[in-house]
Parts: sequence; structure tokens; C-alpha cells
Amino acid sequence: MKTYSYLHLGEDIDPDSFVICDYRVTTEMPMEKAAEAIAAEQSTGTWTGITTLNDDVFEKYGARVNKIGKDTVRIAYPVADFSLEVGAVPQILSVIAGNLFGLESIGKLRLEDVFFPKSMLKEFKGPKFGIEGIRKELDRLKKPLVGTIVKPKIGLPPKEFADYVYEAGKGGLTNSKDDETLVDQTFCPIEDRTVAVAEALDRLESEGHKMMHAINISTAGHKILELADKVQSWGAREIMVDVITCGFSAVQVLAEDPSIKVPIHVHRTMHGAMTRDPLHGISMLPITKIVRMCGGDALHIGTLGVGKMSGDPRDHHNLDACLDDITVPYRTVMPVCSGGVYPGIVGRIIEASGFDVQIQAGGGVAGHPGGVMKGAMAMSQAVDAAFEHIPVEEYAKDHEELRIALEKWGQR
Ligand code: CAP
Ligand code: MG
Repeated sequence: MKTYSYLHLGEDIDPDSFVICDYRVTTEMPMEKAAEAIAAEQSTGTWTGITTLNDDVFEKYGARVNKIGKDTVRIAYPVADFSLEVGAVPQILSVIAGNLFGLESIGKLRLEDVFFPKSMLKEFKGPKFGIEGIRKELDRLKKPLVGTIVKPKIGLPPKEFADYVYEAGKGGLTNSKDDETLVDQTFCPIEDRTVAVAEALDRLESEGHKMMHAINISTAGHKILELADKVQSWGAREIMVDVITCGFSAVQVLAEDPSIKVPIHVHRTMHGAMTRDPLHGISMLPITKIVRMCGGDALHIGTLGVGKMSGDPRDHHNLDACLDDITVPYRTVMPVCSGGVYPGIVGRIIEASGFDVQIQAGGGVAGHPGGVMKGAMAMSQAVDAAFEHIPVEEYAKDHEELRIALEKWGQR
């Protein structure tokens, strides 16, 4: 039986003809063998040689190991290995991030990055709103957006929930959202909540303040479009979907369905199971890239190493993947920095992110000693200080809400 080698080290790889993936590999095998095992498993091979593979199939569809570093490999998959119209993201992921994680012989493996050819990117539509569209809806063209997550995350009935949103708006916040754990529990049915929040947002607007609240419609795949339609009819101005638990296809179906006319806020709950181990799983970067292809308008990217959730400097790559408007043919995605945020760290986040960002605080608003409105004011003031390049402690001298927040939580 003929044996085939997947090694094409140093060869020129046409970025328009291949999907190129960078993996981190921890193995006791020689790297070349490990790389070949991955390339084989994910394209024309399997754990053993097979009599059914021939030169033609191998040449056209075999993955190519293009580069090997100390603990990294670059593998290029021919475009013909992918099935976009039928298959789409689930099929793409089966190739670039499928069985390989379970290969006994490999040890640990992490998909660090992926580069799609233009011909494949063109098959996706990207965000309908993106940064520009969301900013337009809010009449806030330059300043960072500033939001909250209603807390407690579960338990509040619709009226109290909507009162929280109203107060947050009165305090100057541009955004708020459901927590990922809240959908349609009996203490806060989604219809009553959406209607109550819509009334609060209308009231704020009639008082001169525009605000969005993302209603969490994460649910079973066969019901998600219907739920999105319903919440729109109840007055939702934005919807939220959890991309890891619902899947990329949920984001895509919502973004591409013409009946959905509001921005999609993409939460990433459970991503830590894949992204946290620096040697195993999938880094946030490919997730960000694929969410953008599928049409997410805003996406959680972490707090650039400053909040409660673990994060690292690589979060900057996620930010870049949201904002890159040179190599990516879609609208930019609003990066959302959330998780353990409070006024004293807003400056550092914005320093790292720039102004095209949505900064969000749940506890950092609801935990303010003066209540939600003052908590919202403190967050808004912290954003204003950063926007005007004024040190936060300086700004706090004549902004009492901010001063109290700095006294309570400090600053970094
Ligand atoms: C933030 C949050 C988000 C986290 C998830 C929460 O609340 O709503 O789920 O941001 O992290 O409930 O924890 P707090 P990430 O402001 O009260 O921390 O965006 O990194 O996935
Ligand atoms: Mg949450």
C-alpha cells in the first residue's frame, strides 16, 4: 500500500486556495509525526494507511503541513475540502477543529488562529449593524458605549427589572442586557420583561436619552427565530444570543433572516471550557472571526486582562479581529468588555481598547452604595473621563458618584 506524506514544509501556500490554521501542539511524538497525524485525520487519512486513497484524491484534498515550530504547526486545508452552502460553519469546524482534539497520540492541542480565503469569506454576510449601525441607533457616534447587565442576574420580576434599566438609562448608560442565565423563567417571563423594558426605553427616549437593551433569546435551535420574531414584536431593540451554547449557526440564522431588524449582541458563556487552557482547546480568536462571519453585531471579548474573568494580552487579537476593516470584507463588530468591570478600571480598559468599545458592568453598577442610577452615573463619568483624557481621580473631584465608586472599589 502506498504511503502518503502530508509534509509540504516551506512551500508557498496560496491564501486564496486554502484555509490556513495555526495549532499549538504538546506531544511526546516528533512534531513532524504529530503534524502529519493531524493533517491526515482532518483530511484524507485516518489512523492507518488505507487502500482506498489514491494520488488524485490525496493531491486535491489532502491537508498540507506547511510550517513546524517548536510547539506550533501550520496546516493548510484545500478550499475543496469545505462544503459551505450546505454544511457551513458546522462543517468548517469539523475540519479545522474536529476529531484532532481527541487524538490519543497527540496530548494537548489548541487551535490558535484561522485564515479564510476571500472566496469563503464572501459566502458569509457579516454583521447587519456592526459598530456603525449600533452607534447610529444610539446617536452616540464617538464615545465608548457604556452598559450594564441587570443584577441580580436572576430573580427580579419584570417591573423591577425594567426599573433597573430605566435608572441605568437615567444615569447615562447607553446599553443594558439580560444575563445569559435569564431567558423565560417564571419569575420573569420573557414577554412581560420585554414589554416592560420597551416601555422603560420609550420613556427614556421621550426624555431625550437613547438606550438599547439586549433580550436573551438563547434557546433550542428550532425555536430561536420564532422567539426572536416574538421579542421584536414585543418591542425588543436588541437581541442577545449565547454563541457557544447555541452554536454559530444560531448567530448566522438570526443575522441572515430578513425578519430580524435589531442588532445581535453575542455572549460567549462556556467559552472558558475551550479557551482557558493555553495549551488545549480553541482560542477566542477563531471564535471571534467566525462570529463576525456569521453576523454578530457586538461580541464579548474579555476585559483585556483587567476584569474578573481570566484574560490575557491575546485578548488584543480578539479586539483586532472585531475591528479589522482591511482584510475582512464585513462591517466591524462592537467589542464588548465585560466581567468584573467597575469605574476604577474603565480607564485602563479604554486605554487598551480605544473608543470603539462597549464597556459593561453588572456588579460595578448595582453594587454602588447609592443604587443603580448613581452606579450608572459613576460608570458614565469614568467613560467620560477616559474619553476626555482626564485622570479618573481628577475627574472624581467634582463628580461625586465616581468618587464614591473609587472609594468603594479602588482603581487600577
Ligand atoms: C458580567 C457578566 C458576564 C461576564 C462574562 C456576568 O457581570 O454578565 O456574563 O462578562 O464574561 O454575569 O458575569 P459583572 P465574558 O459585571 O457583574 O461581572 O464576557 O468574559 O465572557
Ligand atoms: Mg453574565
